Amino acid sequence: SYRNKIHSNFLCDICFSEKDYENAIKYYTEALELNPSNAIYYSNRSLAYLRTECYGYALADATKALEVDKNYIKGYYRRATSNMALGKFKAALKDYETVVRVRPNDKDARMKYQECNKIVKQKAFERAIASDETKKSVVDSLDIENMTIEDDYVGPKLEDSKVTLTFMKEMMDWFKDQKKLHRKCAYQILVQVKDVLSKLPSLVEITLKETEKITICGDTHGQYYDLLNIFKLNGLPSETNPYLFNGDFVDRGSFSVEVILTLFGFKLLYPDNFHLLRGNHETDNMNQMYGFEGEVKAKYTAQMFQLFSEVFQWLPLAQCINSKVLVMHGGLFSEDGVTLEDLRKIDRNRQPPDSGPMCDLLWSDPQPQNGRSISKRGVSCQFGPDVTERFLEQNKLDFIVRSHEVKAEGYEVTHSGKCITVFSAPNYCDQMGNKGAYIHLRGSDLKPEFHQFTAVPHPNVKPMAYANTLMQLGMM
Ligand SMILES: *[C@@H]1O[C@H](CO)[C@@H](O)[C@H](O)[C@H]1NC(C)=O
Ligand SMILES: *[C@@H]1O[C@H](CO)[C@@H](O)[C@H](O)[C@H]1NC(C)=O
Ligand SMILES: [Mn+2]
Repeated sequence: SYRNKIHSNFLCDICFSEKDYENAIKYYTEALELNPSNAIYYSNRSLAYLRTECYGYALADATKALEVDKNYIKGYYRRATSNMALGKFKAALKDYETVVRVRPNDKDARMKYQECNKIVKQKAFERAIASDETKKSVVDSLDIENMTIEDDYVGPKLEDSKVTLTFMKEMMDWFKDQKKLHRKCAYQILVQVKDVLSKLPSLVEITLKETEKITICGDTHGQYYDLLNIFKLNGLPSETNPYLFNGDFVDRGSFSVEVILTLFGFKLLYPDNFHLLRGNHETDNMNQMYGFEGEVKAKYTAQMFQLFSEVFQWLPLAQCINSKVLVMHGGLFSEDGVTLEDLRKIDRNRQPPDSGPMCDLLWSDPQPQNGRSISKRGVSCQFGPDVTERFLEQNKLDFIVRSHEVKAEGYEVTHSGKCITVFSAPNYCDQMGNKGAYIHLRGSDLKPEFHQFTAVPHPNVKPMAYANTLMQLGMM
């Protein structure tokens, strides 16, 4: 029975599908209705929420577990993990301190405490130097022309410092064989793409002619081999085969460097026909926890990560197609009345704030019931069908396309067809068992046409291989 399954291996790392977590949450919710003063139920449901990225709910449950029993040490662990996932390192440190105080001989707890303490100190240091002088760009300290490519490097090189289709094909093959692009070429791409992105508005507006179509993809999350599969199924990007990738290119999957350099390369090759929007994972806090920063440091350097961070800050936040379809990573807003003009005016070259339209675009989720609720993630909000309806009406739009949530079928149509989710990382984190999907939109009718696909094999490097040790799945 399912109960037995929870007892015997809920904490094991072996493949849990999305359904199992959902069932676990349902089971503990029922158990809590019968016995609302059981700290273990709250704590165990908190873990299921952590695994499904509902960090807001996970935090609430861990807090509840401690309200029920303030001596329940696992509750402090869970609350610390939730806060870490939310980037609230100081709050996490306090709970790790408690655990270490109560269990001075617990080596695992000590390690977590030290790791968290390191991050808190590092953040304090970064804040101190940031206020000293206005931050200089990494670009100014690079001497790319002067970087030499060693004779034994036989991989792809830009041609006259330009990305070409030949270069892109060679680079994709090179990456497929798990080889590293020369750092000079990586820097060339980054510096050039920063320049291209910084000239775009925060809200990109495009028009498809009657005969044209665009492909919209959702989260790719470092799943490079699945990205190649999209190109195989749907054709390589080109002037006549435009794409829009809707954020969350990096983190989680351990081939994030390959994904992002491929996407940036195509942006340089087809600046007007290949579109990228920022996701909540194109941010420093997420990259520090979920693998991208670690991966760039492992494959290149900390300095290159700094440059990635600068480039991410210039990614546009939303895209409007034929004045009728609005695409963004997360969703709509914590307050009514936001207009497209407000989006155009967002000063986006920054880490996202904790609230407001920029935060909502990257973080919010739809919900089935009317109105708004507290976010299950602990950031931004959830918005109902009435919110979507009012927003579309005020801005004379037909529907929104967003990503940000794994869906079993790769996509989901909600809010009477006015809010569409698309997610393009099949078998997310090697464990969700979901399909991926992409959408075709044609200029003639703007009717979404869904295409599903399943995961392809990838080399034996697990997701989150470069993530902060505190976030690696086995340790939650
Ligand atoms: C809660 O999870 C723990 C593992 O952390 C497990 O051993 C225990 O059986 C679970 N309790 C319940 C009541 O499901
Ligand atoms: C290349 O680097 C060397 C050593 O740092 C420096 O002396 C030289 O001026 C640089 N050349 C160019 C073209 O910038
Ligand atoms: Mn996301």
